[in-house]
Amino acid sequence: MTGMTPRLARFFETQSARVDAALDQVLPPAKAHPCTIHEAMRYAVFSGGKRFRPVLAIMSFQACGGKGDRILNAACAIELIHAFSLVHDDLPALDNDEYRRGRLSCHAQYGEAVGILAGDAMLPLAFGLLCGCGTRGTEQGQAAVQVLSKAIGSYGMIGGQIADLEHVALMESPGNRYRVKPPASSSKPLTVKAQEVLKRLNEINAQKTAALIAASAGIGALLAGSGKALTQRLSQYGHSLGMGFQVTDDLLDSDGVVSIVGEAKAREMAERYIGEAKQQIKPLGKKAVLLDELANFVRDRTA
Ligand code: GRG
Repeated sequence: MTGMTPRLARFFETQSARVDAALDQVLPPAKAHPCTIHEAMRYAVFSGGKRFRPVLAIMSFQACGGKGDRILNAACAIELIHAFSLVHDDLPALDNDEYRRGRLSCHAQYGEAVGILAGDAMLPLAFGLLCGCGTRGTEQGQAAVQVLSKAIGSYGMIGGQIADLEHVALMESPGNRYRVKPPASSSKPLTVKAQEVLKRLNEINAQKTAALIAASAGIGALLAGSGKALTQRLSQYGHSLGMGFQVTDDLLDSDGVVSIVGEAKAREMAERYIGEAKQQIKPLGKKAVLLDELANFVRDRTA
């Protein structure tokens, strides 16, 4: 990926290939009955995603001393959840997107019913994989299930999605009293209304985007056998990284927080989140070098 250090790019290349191979193993074969749904699941999963979240889980696992392939089922579970969220997000009832990653979205290719069911089927597959991924005799698998279910449920990703829908409906309503424009200059303070909208957007981003990224880093630490404090640090790193990721996404698309605070303040926000992320991994010293480089990449990314 452009903008990565060679070491980070190599890690992504190697680990995303590992994740792809593992996904190929855990997904039902396209020819297994009922074929349509299995084909659709594979279509959605193998469509050129960056594998950001599962690679982050592996990176966090290794930074915390984890070794071997035990993380792979968890990494697959995380990517399956991400794929499910995108398939459902593209549905007519939600974003109604015909295209994703430059080709027909899952429901546009297979029909709406198959799109819904393919997304649904990824959920139990993910949790089935996750519950067996701990070391024997520990409660890691159970803890990982708890972390992921909280991160994606109605207090997490799905909650963020509904809050987003309601926010968009409010902003587009004729009597919207929150109509705000970015300030003319970055040194101008935000109006009270703009601050309220920004607060709501930050809450939405925390649930919709950052919760799954936080869970990815947290689960990596957890499965490496880290204690509560280190797991919490990695999860907090993921949260700040995820918040930064969403702001840089908004900067690339010129929407979201950028339309409320303007580009200069949004850049400051991204810097702040990334600074907070880096702070969390300081105690890991040299073991956190890739996590540190990943934070820089998220801050500076251009695509
Ligand atoms: C519909 C259950 C349900 C949830 C929807 C995650 C989500 C919630 C919607 C997806 C749309 C969106 C803009 C999410 C924000 C997070 C984000 C920037 C996702 C894109 O992630 P990348 O860039 O995607 O990692 P790739 O294509 O690389 O996998």
